[in-house]
Amino acid sequence: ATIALDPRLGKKSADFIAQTHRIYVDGKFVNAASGKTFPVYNPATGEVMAHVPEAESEDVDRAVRAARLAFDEGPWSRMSPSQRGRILNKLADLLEQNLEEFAELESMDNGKPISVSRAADVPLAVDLFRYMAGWSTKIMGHTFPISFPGEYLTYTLREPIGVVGQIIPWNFPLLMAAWKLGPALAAGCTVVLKLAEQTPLTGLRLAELIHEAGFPAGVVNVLTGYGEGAGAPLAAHDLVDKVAFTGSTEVGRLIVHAAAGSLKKVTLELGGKSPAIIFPDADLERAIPGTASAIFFNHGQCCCAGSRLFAHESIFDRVVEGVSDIASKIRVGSGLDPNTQMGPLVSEEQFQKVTGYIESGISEGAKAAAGGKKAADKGYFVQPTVLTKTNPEMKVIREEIFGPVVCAIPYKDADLDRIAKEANDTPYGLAASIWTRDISTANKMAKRIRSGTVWINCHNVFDAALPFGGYKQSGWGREMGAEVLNNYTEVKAVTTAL
Ligand code: TXE
Repeated sequence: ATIALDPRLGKKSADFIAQTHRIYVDGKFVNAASGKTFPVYNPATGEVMAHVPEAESEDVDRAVRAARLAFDEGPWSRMSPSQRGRILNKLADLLEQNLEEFAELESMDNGKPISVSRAADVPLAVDLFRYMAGWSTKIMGHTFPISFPGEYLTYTLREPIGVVGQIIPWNFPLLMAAWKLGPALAAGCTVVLKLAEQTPLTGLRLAELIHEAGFPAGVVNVLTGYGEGAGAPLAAHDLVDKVAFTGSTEVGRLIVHAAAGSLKKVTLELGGKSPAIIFPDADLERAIPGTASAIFFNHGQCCCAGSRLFAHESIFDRVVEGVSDIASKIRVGSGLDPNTQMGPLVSEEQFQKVTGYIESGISEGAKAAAGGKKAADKGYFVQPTVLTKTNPEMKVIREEIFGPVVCAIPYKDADLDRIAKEANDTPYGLAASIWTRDISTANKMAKRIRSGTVWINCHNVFDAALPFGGYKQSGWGREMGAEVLNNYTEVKAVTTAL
């Protein structure tokens, strides 16, 4: 059946969506072994816009075997680091040349505003590949002055960990693929990447560019499929040396269990319930829009979204009024509309989940200072929402909502330890932001917060050079920066008796 596509799409993206989609295994574009496909929905309308292969165990096995062969015998692990870096740079160039097409596909598939995918998702992915291409020639060991001087020469080698299984979510589909592929490939690993079932389009298009960039067959394999059908067998496969996962904390636990069989290495980037803390001396002209953006950017579908907004009681009313005013003026609409500031949530499931949380908060006594309802009759639109009058036991405070919903919480204290205790009162520890003019307060507070990222007078600032990841149940290991390379390398100590 022909599927109606948005008339605002360019020809290249429209043609891509309409083409027959295939998974990428061992350097070839193929159907799933079973021949099965599953539908991909346009979140702005709820209509089906494409069908993609439903990879299952057999496809996972083929992909893993191809990656294993490419690692053990193929040219990749023997290629010079500089050659690997050149191929990664080529991929970055190709992605940049196709920026507009990727921005459109991402907006269509995920629902995010085209202005955002154009300015953030695609350029950040390009930058990540370039940054990691640079690292491919700079992964080094050390020499050591051990005991018995002159009798031994000792050094370490940092070697690629091997075959990596990577499983990614739908909130930044292309960027998450880049965060995962970039460091693994720079380190000399080979990869089987499973895309999120909600948003497979940019990953499938990226597979075409990977092919074009000249990665040898089997080095990168890209699968579309469901979590249980394709993700679980990948996490459990004996020939995989390491699994890297981004997604829910619940599935993170399943990944750890699946990986335990062969004791493969695991890194996890999971959920969050990040605090944004405004002190009474903060510059509210910046803190109000800053904390609004902390939650509403990407419709709150960020693991580091500032979903608990703490404001001192002396400024609380002004903050709630300011953030609510911004929330009520956000232009909600289709991602492809250039005027849209917030698109639909990604899926029916997320729509039900987020509206369910809002209802649960309100039924337990919370008040909606802004929003609180769905924002259209069709598509997965939710109003940007500010909740007040919450208490620490409510689900909206304890659990990750992953939507445009912030809980504003007043505090009385001047005592940093007590503020930190409340901010840290969550099983998560991904990020936090602190808003104050006092550098001493800012840095003392930064020290007290138990999370992998602390932003001072800003939120959601990312760079390929900066490590990102979680304390506590927000994850294991770090992505990006030099840190991530530890996830994809093993260290070998070599000792020679002279
Ligand atoms: O995540 P899942 P979902 C949170 C957020 C959201 C909730 C549910 O709170 O509301 O998770 O989202 C694959 N073995 N985050 O259901 O299921 C799945 O196919 C192996 C936070 O989309 O964790 C997809 O590729 N893989 C988050 C990926 O895991 C499995 C981003 C993520 O899906 C699997 C997304 C299994 N048994 C959601 N089950 C963040 N930290 O950024 C599923 N998958």
